[in-house]
Amino acid sequence: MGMESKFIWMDGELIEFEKATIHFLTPALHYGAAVFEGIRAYATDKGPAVFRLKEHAERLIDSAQVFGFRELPYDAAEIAEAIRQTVRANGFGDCYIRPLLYLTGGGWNLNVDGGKASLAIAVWEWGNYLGEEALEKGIRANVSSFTRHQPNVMMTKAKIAGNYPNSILAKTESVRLGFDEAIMLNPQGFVAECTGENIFVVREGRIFTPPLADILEGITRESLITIATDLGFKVIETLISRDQLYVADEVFVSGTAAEVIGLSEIDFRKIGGGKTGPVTRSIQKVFHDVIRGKDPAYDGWLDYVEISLPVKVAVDSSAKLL
Ligand code: PPE
Repeated sequence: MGMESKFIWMDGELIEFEKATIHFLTPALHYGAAVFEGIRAYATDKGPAVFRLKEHAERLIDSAQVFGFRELPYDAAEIAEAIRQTVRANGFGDCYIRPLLYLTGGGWNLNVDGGKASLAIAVWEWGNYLGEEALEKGIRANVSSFTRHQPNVMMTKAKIAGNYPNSILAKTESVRLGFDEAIMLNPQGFVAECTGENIFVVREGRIFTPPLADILEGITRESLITIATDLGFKVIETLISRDQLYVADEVFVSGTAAEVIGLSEIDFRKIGGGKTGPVTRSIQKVFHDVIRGKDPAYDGWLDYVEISLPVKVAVDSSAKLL
């Protein structure tokens, strides 16, 4: 995967990609003591636009609060500006943005207060996360043998790096079994979420999705609930059992990396027509228009990166036409 870029933003400076390294003895690396975000920017007619930048910056701060960082070097507005700066500096249109707030300079006694938080932001060109064909054909998933977090063991509202080995266990198992993604059940046996996506079930024209108590508050999830409601669908947050997935007309997943993807098959059972269904398609279509700046009704969700650029220096007047 080409994750190269020109610069990675580290604690206020744009560092050349090759030089953006951290020391082996950084506690974040040993204990997963870091919080992160996954954000996307899209090329639009008005230049690159970051999708729901404010919400992502605020969720990063919330993750840090949940994790227990008491003092942060930046607030949400400063993080948002640093993200714009990083996108601009790298000159990407479509890109994935990964800010990471990590424990450094101490914290070896398993105490957040022993160290401090550092912030770094990388951007890279990340195409279809679940494969090129996934949009129309949908993907195949299984219910994982691994259980999703119990909410008083790991903090599910926070994107804490150390939460993610749970996802890695599940995803690796699913891919080795020949599936594309894992669906994870909560400790009570109800459907929670996928390894990096929230999940929705469509039955008889109504849309169901698990309640937020023990899952990540997905920003795409919230965006799709708004879009689906605006399209006239009723969206109901309720407990969902494994067998309710099997008899669904459609199942789809949502996330920043994955965007909106239908599930064609779960546990060797074909879901609905065995490809991305019509309700998913209609929501997917609006979502794709929105992120590309083609739907004025949702323009407030886009943060245009160029707009906050300082006034460009005029072209050198000596470079006149000969
Ligand atoms: N649940 C989990 C566990 C999760 O990690 C994500 C995002 C979501 C739901 C969807 O949230 P949102 O992106 O706000 O709609 N997963 C991120 C990381 C994926 C990765 O492979 O890394 C993402 O999509 O950026």
